Amino acid sequence: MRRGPRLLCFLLSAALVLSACSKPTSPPSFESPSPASGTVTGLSADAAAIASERGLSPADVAAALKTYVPSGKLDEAVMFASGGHSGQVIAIGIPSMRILKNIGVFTPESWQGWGYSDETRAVLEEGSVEGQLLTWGDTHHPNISETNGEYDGEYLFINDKANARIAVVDLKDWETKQIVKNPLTLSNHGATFIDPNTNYIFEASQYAMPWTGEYAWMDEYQEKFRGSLTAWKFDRAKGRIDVEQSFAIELPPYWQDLCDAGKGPSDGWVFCNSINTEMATGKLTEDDPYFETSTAARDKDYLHIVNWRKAEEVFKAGNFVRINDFPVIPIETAVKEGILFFTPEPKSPHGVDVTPKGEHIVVGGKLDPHVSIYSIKKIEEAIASGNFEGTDPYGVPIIPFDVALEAQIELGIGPLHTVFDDRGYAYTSLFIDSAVAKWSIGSERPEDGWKLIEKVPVQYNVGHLAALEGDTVKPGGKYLVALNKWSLDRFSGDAEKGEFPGTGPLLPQNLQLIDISGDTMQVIYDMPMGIGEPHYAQIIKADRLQSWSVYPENGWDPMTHSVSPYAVAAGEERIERNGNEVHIYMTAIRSHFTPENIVVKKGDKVHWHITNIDRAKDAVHGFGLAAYNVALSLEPGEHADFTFVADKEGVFPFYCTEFCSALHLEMMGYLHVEP
Ligand code: RUQ
Ligand code: CUA
Repeated sequence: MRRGPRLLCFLLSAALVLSACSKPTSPPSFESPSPASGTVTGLSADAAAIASERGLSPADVAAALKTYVPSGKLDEAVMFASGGHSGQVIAIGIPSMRILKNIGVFTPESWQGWGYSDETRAVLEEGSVEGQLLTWGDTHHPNISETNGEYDGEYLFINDKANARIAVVDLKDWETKQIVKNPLTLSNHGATFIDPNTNYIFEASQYAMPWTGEYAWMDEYQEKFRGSLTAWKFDRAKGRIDVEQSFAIELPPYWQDLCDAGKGPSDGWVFCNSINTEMATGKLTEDDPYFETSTAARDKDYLHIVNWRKAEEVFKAGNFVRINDFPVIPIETAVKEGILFFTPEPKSPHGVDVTPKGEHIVVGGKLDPHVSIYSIKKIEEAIASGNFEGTDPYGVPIIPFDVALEAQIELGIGPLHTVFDDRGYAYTSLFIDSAVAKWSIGSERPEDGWKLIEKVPVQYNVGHLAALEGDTVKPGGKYLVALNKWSLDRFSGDAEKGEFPGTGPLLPQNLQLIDISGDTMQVIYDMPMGIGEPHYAQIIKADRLQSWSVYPENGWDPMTHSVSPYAVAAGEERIERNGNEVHIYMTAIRSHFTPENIVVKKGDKVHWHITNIDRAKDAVHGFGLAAYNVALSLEPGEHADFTFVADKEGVFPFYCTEFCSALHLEMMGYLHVEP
């Protein structure tokens, strides 16, 4: 407490001079209370001394004040970021940029026992490909469930690009509940994107291929390779994707890239862009160019405009074929029924993002310095009046570019992804420029029109951006995070000068927090991300989340959200044998397991059931069993099961892996496997 008044004084006095902090001058001076610009005046002597000693400029001090969340205070928002090829989801507090949790999704995660219990293993197994259990994924685009276009904080969806899978995470307990494998394809990217009421989770395939399980050589590319857009029906009451109510639309073998679902006037549509409308087949002979070149030969690719409401009707009417036992609306049907349209989009598009009001669709092209902004009104008018400039080779009608286009703004090199704030501004990442461009949405800021407002450099090769609720109908403004790909000169120094040389050849990504509340954007924090590559992220206001801190009842099975039939109550611990099947019913409570000594025979099939009967908020126990590769997390009230054949004889210690009490080390026992 003795430091309290001093800190308060520092904060208050620094806050008073924030306006003087916007333009750092070097070297900064904190010593003399001079009115010169760039000087932090009015700081307490202590605070000024600290800033001066640490070489902090006035801008640094302002940035620190904006991001610092004191110990014991809570963040105002949470960012759910994909973990890239770590296969996980990372939750990060905003504005502190503190990592809160790394949620196990496609990759086993031993702290959470993810993939080690029967229940969680079954979820990973749902995501198997032809019987092969996969132990990693490549997560790209998290999407929080929405109600009327706003995050409702109930569920989080995320894709696995590497294997075309979708996962459902329940935000009540921040655990993955379901993984579905796309039966048609092995690669996705335009996923997961949901409509404003989370009816469907959309998944566009990325690399066209013959339907899973079929073989074709590249000379049959145009005939046999295909793309697809899958609409996974979400059953909110069950908290699961309802595979039976889901369907796909066949697409030409372009490489569909990102997607976004419409909202407001564009609700009912999904927009996906594409690359490789050249239908290049790669380097087959010495003379062929690489994909890198051949997929960028044409000036324009196609923005896919898909009427999912119409597609849903067609699916419900039974107007589809079954491929790999999954309902697919053929391209022909999609064209005939008015489900699928194209409009050209500039060279190598990447991001496609619908504006908060839903009137416009923003496309960034990697090889074009503009963002192209399309109007849903113009698109619908063109469709209604049949204003097409012909079709693609698969018969899909093409709306002329200048007919669908509302505006184009030159932003810089490599525009990728766009998010929005609450003042009618859009923010687009510029990958090659390593900058973020802020521009005005002409229809919302007629005083500015469609124009570039300013740019801020980031460090660097920025991919996605995430803004506070910045892809919803009501963006929150205030915070923007640049999810940069590399951090070449951020977390490493010059070894020759005796500085920290860095983290080895694999560099962490660099996430930068940007204050967008003022007239100019300011980078205020750098955060190394050392556990994966966050592609996309969403930032939700913390008060929208309604997570549990303790499971509702003892013996809770998080997968069914009900009490497990194997739940064990205090006093009911036992070991039951039936032939060579042994059931162990165990409880965990601070600081012991019951029973502690367990005897089975070599070759027995062991079904082990453990309930954590503690109800206190922090009374988490873990369970680790040597040699049998078992790791469980038993959160307050949680029940878990695991099954194995005791094929190794000997004595195997098991213990609680969470430091749950002063006598936590004693929370252990022995499994005896008799010869
Ligand atoms: S990606 S950096 Cu969304 Cu997978 Cu663009
Ligand atoms: Cu329970 Cu440590």
